[in-house]
Amino acid sequence: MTRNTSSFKAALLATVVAGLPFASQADPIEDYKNLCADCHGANRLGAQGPAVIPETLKRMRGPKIEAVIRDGRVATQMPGYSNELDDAAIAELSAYLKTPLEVIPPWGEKEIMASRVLDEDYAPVDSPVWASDPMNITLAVETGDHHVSVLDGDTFEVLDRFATPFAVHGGPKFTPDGKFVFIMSRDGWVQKYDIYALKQVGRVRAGLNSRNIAMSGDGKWLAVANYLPNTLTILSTEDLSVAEVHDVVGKDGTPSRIAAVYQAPPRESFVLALKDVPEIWEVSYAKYPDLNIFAGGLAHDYRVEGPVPQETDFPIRKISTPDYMDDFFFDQSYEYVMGASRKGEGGLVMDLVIGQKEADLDLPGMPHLGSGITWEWNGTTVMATPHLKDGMVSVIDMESWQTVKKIKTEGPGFFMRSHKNSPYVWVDVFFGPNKDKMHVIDKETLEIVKTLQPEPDATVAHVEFTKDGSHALVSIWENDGAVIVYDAKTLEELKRLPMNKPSGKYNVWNKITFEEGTSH
Ligand code: DHE
Repeated sequence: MTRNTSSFKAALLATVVAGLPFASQADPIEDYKNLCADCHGANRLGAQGPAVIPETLKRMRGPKIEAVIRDGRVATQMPGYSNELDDAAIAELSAYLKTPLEVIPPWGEKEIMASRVLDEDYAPVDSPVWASDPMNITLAVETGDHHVSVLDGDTFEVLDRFATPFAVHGGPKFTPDGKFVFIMSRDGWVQKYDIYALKQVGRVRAGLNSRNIAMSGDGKWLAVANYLPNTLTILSTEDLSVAEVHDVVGKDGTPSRIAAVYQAPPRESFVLALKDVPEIWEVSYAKYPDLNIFAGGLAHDYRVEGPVPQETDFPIRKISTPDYMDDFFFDQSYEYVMGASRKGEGGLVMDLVIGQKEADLDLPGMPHLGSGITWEWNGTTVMATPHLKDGMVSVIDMESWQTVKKIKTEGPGFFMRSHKNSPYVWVDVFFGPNKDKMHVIDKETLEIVKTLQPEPDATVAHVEFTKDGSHALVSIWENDGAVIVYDAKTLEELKRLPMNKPSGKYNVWNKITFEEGTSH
């Protein structure tokens, strides 16, 4: 039943005055309009509050959506509506928020540019306004209240703590000089922050629901992988303006979401994992793209869209794959891409040069390839990745593509990290009852040498090293959490920096030099 707004408000007032829950027949659309639309947008795509659509809500951890509607969110502007809505109305409103949008509004260059905000009080600086080592700056994303702490990697002093868009996901990306960083939220906002000046430069909404971002090797372009709409947005890192918005449509015309985008610096390209078609895409950002590859003519798999490449064009090569490849791991040459099978049954290696499958991988249990790392072992390079479904870390020889060891852990893990100066690999046990543990694995023996449990019952996850690998920073992933600084050799705890649900940490040097023990 549809309520009209004025009678709804009168009823609301009466029930609030009487101190009773509002128990009329629920009409979630009307309730949304009256109670939610001002902050979350009439189209549910967000305004000053975040978007409330299944793409973001289905993975909401912690309190269920009903609880947030009823009780609100502490330390945010989200109030509770237990006085206005009874349990049935809350359940219906929650179900409504989980239904897909019937119409996805256009979100092309015009709309993206209209969303761009450049901070008027921002002024660039020539040198840092602080005295720390610019290469050892580490960012800690705090997802509890949507902030980032900027840490001096030598003293662990917090140099700044700035607000980010709601629900940051994936690793922030630094410019090659380490001066600027770009941060993306699941609602598609991209934030540019000047680390030298400790100031936000601006923000732009590059998509309506996005996955991650990648920066070109020359630092000029930022690729934004979108779920909604099915597009790839390429921004200029200079001023967050739109360089191109490309519709993502497979060879057979099927539109697709982008599962992830990564940069392949030696190839001067972005590589995309597509969610809905068995293809990977390579998008060139080279000033003079290899016309043999990107302008067609070499092999049947190569195809170009749009005009002959100019300096600002981003020609696309679409490569068919035997299976869907949701997530990737590149070898050091960036010729080979390892992908995991969607069904969690195995994996495969694609050769990007010839656009063909190179090998199958023994990788059951949904490995989290984006979290993989490499190191030298027994005269070869190995890659290790935790599994999202099994308590296991797989170690794979990157020459023979054979699994050399499956290391049993106390549960499925999410993040794995090391540093070339460290003898150890750290892996968390993110899911399940042992989420408060962190394994430390010897890189030579491939055995677990220590299991840390810094805070019983609290989720312990994600490690980042300092520039020289001497310290490891671990998150206590809770609202009253902390980043713990460990001596990476003795594995002793040295310090706790209180933080609000810290997730990823990102060291400038490790990221811009593509350190082998970290994600890129
Ligand atoms: Fe992530 C990185 C995909 C859920 C926190 N996550 C990534 C990347 C991918 C990915 C492809 C690499 C992108 C990059 O850094 O540029 N993540 C996925 C999923 O498919 C999955 C399982 C489901 C989803 O809905 O997206 C998923 N991720 C989560 C979470 O629930 C986490 C734990 C909490 C959150 O913030 O949403 C989470 N993901 C992270 C973090 C990174 C990340 C902190 C960056 C790690 C790094 O060190 O680079």
